[in-house]
Amino acid sequence: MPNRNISETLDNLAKMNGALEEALHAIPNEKMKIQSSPDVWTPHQILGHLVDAEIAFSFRLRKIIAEENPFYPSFDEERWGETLRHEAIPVLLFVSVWKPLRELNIQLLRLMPVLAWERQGVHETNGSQTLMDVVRGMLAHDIYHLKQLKASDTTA
Ligand code: NI
Repeated sequence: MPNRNISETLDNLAKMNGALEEALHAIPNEKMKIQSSPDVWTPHQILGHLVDAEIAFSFRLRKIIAEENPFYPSFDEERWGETLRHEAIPVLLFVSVWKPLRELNIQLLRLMPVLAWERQGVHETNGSQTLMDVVRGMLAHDIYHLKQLKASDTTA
């Protein structure tokens, strides 16, 4: 894995902090608890889910970096979304947790030597993945939900 790919991936991951904030600012308050379509969570719920996901990613990164071929569980995002009362927790609190946690993860990843990116773990449902796979997965996950947030902005 060339160095350039690593720093590029980390730069893209870091940009999500601003991109997410921008997307959120574009959503009027009254749309925060409205679904843009029946199969998409409300922006408020998406924020809660992003924090849930960052917690899971944070755990997986650390397992892979610190342990030999660790196993880690998946989580049922639908059930988490239904039972963790996201709608009762202020959006600003979610953002204030997500941002520094993401920053901490990026800082940690930047400190890793190139070889660490080949380290592997075993995801309960997805199977073997390298550290790079997990980080790319974080980025893809950000982009996916960012699109949903942007759609909320324009939905009448
Ligand atoms: Ni998701």
